[in-house]
Amino acid sequence: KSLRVIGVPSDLGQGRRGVDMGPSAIRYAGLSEKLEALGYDVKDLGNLSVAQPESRVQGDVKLKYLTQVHAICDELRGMVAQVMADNAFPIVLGGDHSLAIGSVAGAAEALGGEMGCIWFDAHGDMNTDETTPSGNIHGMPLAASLGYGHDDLTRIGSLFPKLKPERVVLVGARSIDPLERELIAKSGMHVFTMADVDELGMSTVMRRAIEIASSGASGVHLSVDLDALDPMYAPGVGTPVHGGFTYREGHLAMELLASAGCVTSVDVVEVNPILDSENRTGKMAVELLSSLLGLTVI
Ligand code: DIR
Ligand code: MN
Ligand code: MN
Ligand code: MN
Repeated sequence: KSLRVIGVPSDLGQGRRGVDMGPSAIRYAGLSEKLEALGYDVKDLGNLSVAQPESRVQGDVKLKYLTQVHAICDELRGMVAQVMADNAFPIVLGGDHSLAIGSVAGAAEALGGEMGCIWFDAHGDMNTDETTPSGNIHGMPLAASLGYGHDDLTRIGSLFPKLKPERVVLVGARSIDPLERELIAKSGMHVFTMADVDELGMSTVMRRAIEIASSGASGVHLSVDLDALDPMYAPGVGTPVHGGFTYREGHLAMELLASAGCVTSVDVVEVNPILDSENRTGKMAVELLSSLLGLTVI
């Protein structure tokens, strides 16, 4: 099986510098070597070219850097769709989570039929320009993929919407904005909060999430925001929230996805090496990808 790595060195969708260096940090942690050791053919397609925020105007305070984010997502959509059309598995390295608008669009386009989506995040990523408290587009990619928000985010590519709520599952949520909560409820998407993970256990949560996302689906896109993990294991993220996945919960989730065999594309986002210590978060990203792609103990 062929893996293709695409870096998106963008921090335009969130408020803190440094997440643009995420792709380098994940590569530096040994991504290609570790995946090759699992027997894959790995090709790194390099980075998309992304402007520095200092050289661009922020624009609308409710949709910061919309023009740039739109262009990045549209380019990424084309690359992800091409990789999947070539029967390879795309691994998208972020960069902030706004890029998922592009990867979800590309994957859904390539698969045809209905794609499921599992979203690991402390946050909902279900804001729109009307509900956002920050104006940061990284708080909007799941909403945009479900068809909510500004046309430049929801109408990238030909499909609209990219995802149907019946097959969308958010796992790890523990920080949802008040107006965002209303849209989550209205949308009909599925949510497993950290309280659900505590009560049911990660194994039950993931078995249900996999069932919801994959039944009747043409494939499943997995979007991993490293802030889903507890900051103890992933300190290098822009918006850390206490009470996330433990190290083993994160790995168990990936191992269960690996044995289900349903994931057809993945993003690993929000790694910020400036806020990290000794690239722990970059290393965690590589370890999680290794588990997702079949690394087992025996
Ligand atoms: C917040 C933060 N809900 C916002 N979102 C984050 O700005 O919309 N998502 N950090 O990952
Ligand atoms: Mn998040
Ligand atoms: Mn457009
Ligand atoms: Mn996110």
